[in-house]
Amino acid sequence: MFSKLLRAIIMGPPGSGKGTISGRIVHDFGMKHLSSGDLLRIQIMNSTAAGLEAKKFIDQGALVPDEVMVQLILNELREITNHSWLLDGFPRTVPQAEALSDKLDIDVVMNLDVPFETIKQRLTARWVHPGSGRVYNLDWNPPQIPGKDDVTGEQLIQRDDDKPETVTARLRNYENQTKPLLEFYSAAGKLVSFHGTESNIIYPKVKDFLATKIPPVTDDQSQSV
Ligand code: G5P
Ligand code: MG
Repeated sequence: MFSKLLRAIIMGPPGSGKGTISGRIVHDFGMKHLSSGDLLRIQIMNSTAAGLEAKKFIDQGALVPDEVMVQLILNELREITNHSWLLDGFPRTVPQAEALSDKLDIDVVMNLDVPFETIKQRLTARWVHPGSGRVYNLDWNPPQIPGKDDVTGEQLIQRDDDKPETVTARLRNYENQTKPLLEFYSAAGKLVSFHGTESNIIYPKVKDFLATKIPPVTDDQSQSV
């Protein structure tokens, strides 16, 4: 029934729960998760030339130029040869989607359709573990020990681009530059949208959908993912 590896995209506005839902997908289906934002933040942490350049855009809530992103992501995808994968945060513009489809066939695009009002409240309470991309929220899923990652015990940080004025710019850019992608993937017959305000209600629907495309991992396998 499941004959091939799955190539999936998860998209949605900033703060819609892409990272949160991706973490659950990785756990349940063993897919490789590739988050463009996490990749950029690792480059920034390591003070690479690309990271320093990208930081100027990220801190203003602007998008990093298409050619930088396309190169970064295609390089990473080239390394994942025998795993199903889940792209989070890429593509984010129509030219990025076109560059991706020139190289690879995408099987499915899952869109998290979460209202902007719900999102704004979430981001100011977000803390992340920069090494893994694990994401917490002080109101909703706080870490077991305040300020520390549950798995490694390392320090959590707040993202510079979660300041209220930057969040507003990110949402505006989503509306202008990323939302047109919904039409792009809908026209290609790839788009599935999940509407809601709570990840705990959205995720079971995502899980049921993915289970028609890829086998879930067993408990034994999930420990080694
Ligand atoms: P990112 O890193 O891709 P965004 O803006 O797309 O950033 P973000 O902010 O990472 O998306 P998310 O992953 O959709 O959000 O959401 P999340 O982190 O899982 O959840 C948000 C918060 O809500 C968390 O605290 C979580 O715990 C909480 N939460 C989740 N579900 C619930 C719930 O049901 N209830 C409650 N109360 N809370 C919940 O990109 C960052 C920047 O990098 C650049 C851009 O500058 C971008 O702004 N960039 C690119 N530029 C150009 N092209 C690309 N392809 C780029 N990719 C990244
Ligand atoms: Mg994210």
